[in-house]
Amino acid sequence: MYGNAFIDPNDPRNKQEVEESQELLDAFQAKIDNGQKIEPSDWMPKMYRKQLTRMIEQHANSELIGALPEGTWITRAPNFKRKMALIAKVQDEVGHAQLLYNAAETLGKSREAMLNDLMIGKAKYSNVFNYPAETWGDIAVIGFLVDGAAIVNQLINSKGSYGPYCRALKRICAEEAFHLKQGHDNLVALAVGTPEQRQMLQDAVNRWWQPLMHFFGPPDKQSVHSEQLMRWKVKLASNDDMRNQFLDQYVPKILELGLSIPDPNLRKNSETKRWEMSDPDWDEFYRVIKGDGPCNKERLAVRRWVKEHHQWVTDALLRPERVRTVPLA
Ligand code: FAQ
Repeated sequence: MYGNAFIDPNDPRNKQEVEESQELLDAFQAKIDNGQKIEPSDWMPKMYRKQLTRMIEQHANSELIGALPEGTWITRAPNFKRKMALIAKVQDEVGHAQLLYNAAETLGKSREAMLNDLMIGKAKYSNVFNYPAETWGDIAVIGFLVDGAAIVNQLINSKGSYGPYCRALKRICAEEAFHLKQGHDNLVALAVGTPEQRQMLQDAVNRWWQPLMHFFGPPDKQSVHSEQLMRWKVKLASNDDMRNQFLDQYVPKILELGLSIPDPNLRKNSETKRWEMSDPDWDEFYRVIKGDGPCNKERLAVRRWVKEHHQWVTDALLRPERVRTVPLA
C-alpha cells in the first residue's frame, strides 16, 4: 500500500458495491445530475469504479511515459535557458503522474499494481507518446500542441463528477499553462528563425498532426465508453467535440505563424461550426494503442529498466526491512 489514499477493496467496510439495488443506482445518478461530487468513501456502482480506475490509470500512465520523448532532449537542448525550462517541465509531468496515481488509488487499485500493469504492457497510455521526438522542432510541437490538446481535455474533465480526479486535474491544468508558454516560446523562436529552423518546425508539425487528431480518441460513433462516461459526468464532452474545440483554438495559432497544416481537406464549415477534415488513419491508431507503434517497445523497456535499477529506492521508503545496510567503517 502506498500513501494513505489507497482503499482496500477486500476490506469489508469498502464492500458497498455489492448491494447494487435500483434504488442506490437512482440515488447515485441523482447526485451526479445535481452536480454533486462523488468522494472515495461514497457508495458507487462497480462499473463507475472500474471505468474511473481505467481512465485515471491510463491518464497517470500517459503523464509518466509522456516525460520520455521530451526527456531525451534534455541533454541536447539548444541553450541553458531552454534546458532548464525543459527539465522543469519533464519533472512536472512526472509530478502529474504522482497526483493521478494518488487519485486512482482512492478507487482501490494500488500504485504498485498500476505500475506493474504498465510495465508488462497490460495497461494503456496515450497514443502520442509512442512516437519519437526526432528534432528540437518536435519539442516545440509537443510543448505547444500536445500540451494544448491535453489542456483542452483536462479542463473539460476537471468539471467532472469524481472529486479526487477533478482536484488533481485543477492543479495539473495550472501547471500545464506554463508548459504551454514554454512550448509557444519555442515554437515562435523556430518559426521566425532561419529557413532551416522553419523547415524543421514544419516537418515536426507534419509528423505530429495525425497523432494529435488521434489524441482525443476514436470518432464518437466508434467510441466504446463515451455514452456511459457522459451519463456519469466523468466526461463532459465527446471525443469529436474535444477535437473540434482543439481545432478552434489551435488552427488559427498555427496558421498565423505562417505554418501549414498537412491536411488539404481541413476547413471549418461555417454553417455547422464544425471542422471537416480527412479521416485520420484509424487503423494506425488502434495498432499504436495496442502496442505496435514506433516507440512502444522502447517506452516500456525504460519502465522495466527503472524497476530493475531503482527498486531499492522504493524498498528503502516502503519496506526498509528488505534493504541491506552496510555498516560504516
Ligand atoms: N490513446 O471509448 P473511447 C498528456 C482507447 S495526458 C490511447 O473513446 P474513452 C499530458 C480507450 O482507452 C494524455 N488509447 O475511450 C502530457 C479505449 O480503450 P480501452 C492522456 C486511447 O475513455 C502532455 C478505446 O480507445 N490524457 O498528454 C486514446 O471514452 C505533454 C476506445 O476509446 C488522458 O488520459 C488515446 N489517445 O475516451 C504529458 C485524459 N483514445 O480502455 C507529457 C483522460 C482512446 O477500452 C507531455 N482520458 N483510447 O482498452 C480521457 O479523457 C478519455 O479516456 C479519452 C478516450 C478521451 C482519451
